[in-house]
Amino acid sequence: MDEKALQNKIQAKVRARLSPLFARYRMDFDDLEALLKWRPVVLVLGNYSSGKSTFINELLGREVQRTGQAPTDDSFTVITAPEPGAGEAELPGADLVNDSRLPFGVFKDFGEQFIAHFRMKKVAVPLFENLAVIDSPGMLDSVSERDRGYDYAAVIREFARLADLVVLMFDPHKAGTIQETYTTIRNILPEAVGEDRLLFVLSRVDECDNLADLLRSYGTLCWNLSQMTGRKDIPRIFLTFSPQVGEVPPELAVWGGERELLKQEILAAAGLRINHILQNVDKQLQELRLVAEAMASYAVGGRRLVADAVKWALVLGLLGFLFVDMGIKARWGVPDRPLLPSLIEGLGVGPMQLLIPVSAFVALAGLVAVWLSRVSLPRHLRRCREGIDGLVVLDTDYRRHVWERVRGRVGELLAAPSLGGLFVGHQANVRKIDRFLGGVMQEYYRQIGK
Ligand SMILES: Nc1nc2c(ncn2[C@@H]2O[C@H](COP(=O)(O)OP(=O)(O)OP(=O)(O)O)[C@@H](O)[C@H]2O)c(=O)[nH]1
Ligand SMILES: [Mg+2]
Repeated sequence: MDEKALQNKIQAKVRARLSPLFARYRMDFDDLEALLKWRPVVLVLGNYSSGKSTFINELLGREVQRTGQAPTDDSFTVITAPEPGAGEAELPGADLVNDSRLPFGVFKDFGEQFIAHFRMKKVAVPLFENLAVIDSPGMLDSVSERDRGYDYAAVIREFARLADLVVLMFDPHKAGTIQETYTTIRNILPEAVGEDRLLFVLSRVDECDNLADLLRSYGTLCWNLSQMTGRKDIPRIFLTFSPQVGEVPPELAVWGGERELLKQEILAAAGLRINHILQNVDKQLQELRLVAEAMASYAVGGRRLVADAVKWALVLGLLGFLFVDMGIKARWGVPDRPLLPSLIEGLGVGPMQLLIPVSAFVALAGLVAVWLSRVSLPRHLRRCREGIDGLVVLDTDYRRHVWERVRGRVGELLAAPSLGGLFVGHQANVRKIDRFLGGVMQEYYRQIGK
């Protein structure tokens, strides 16, 4: 089965089986939905003038993006091929964020300033029929330059979440020293992109005068990367240059082939798509499962209180039913013939004789109901909220991490719970999720041969 067909199949299955569960726990389904509905995406980030647009033009085999030595482009441009049969076109941001067939609905919230700096170019290049590459505004250094009028970091985070591959491009002149780059790598990318979806590139290496010069730049970049990621091991860094622009000194010629390798990696991003989707479904399901687990443990406690209350209402109600009229007679002399003695003596029972017993039953059972709704359930809820971490077993680091992400959501669900919520089959939902994770997902993983 080809990737596209498999993606459609996963989309249909996830929608049918999981979206009601996401809705029940008020969990966000948009992220997953965005991933499922469109073609593979490669996001190209990097310092200004590091050669992003030049590289993208090379992939396209056409001069689609403007290039230049100063910060040239302050827009996010999605470049992809038109739908079969349609012509080339350029679409403004407003069209993109409002088109429900595209995964850009979430970007509407970033406001007019962002939307004015967002566009799509549909270019008839066959390689881009199942691929979209996003060219981004170069990252800048000085604060005034960085005043973009929208939350740049949050925008990058959203694009990175969507992307199947993120290419991070540096150049020897500013090998990782740019403030925005620093912040992005440190604060945004680790959370939004798994390491397997991040590619590091040192571009424009032809501008290094010799090997020593290149090593200096490479070393600087490695040093900066380890500062930013907090890791000591150095990731693979592609060393490349544009053969059309630069001419490499002979001693650097060995890196001539890296450009091709990088291109292949990018064109292969379509193959990462299904994996990315499955990873995402998996991650979101683990979150959903923990929310359902927490709600199940809240509901079990609540249901126990309700069952106890029903028991108490029956016992007290019955005692009231049988004895209250006798008590009243002992004190005040009426009614003439209480219910229980009449029954024992086998005398007939008239409707008036039932008046006090039934009222006593209703009153006592009602008192228990008031106690349940005013005292015991609210106390249970308060205890659950205060000891929210006790609702789930946090025996592994993995579960603790997942819990960190969903704890707030459970808090919100417990902020305004309904009595009916106690009787929703949370435990059944957990099992449903497990079945999906263990059955459907494993089958998909088998199909993609992972
Ligand atoms: N010598 C050399 N010059 C390059 C190379 N790649 C790009 N350039 C030049 O560097 C300048 C910047 O390239 P762009 O592709 O515009 O860089 P960018 O990263 O898109 O820049 P912004 O859009 O401003 O963020 C242009 O003048 C390119 O011609 C390269 O590998 N070698
Ligand atoms: Mg550019």
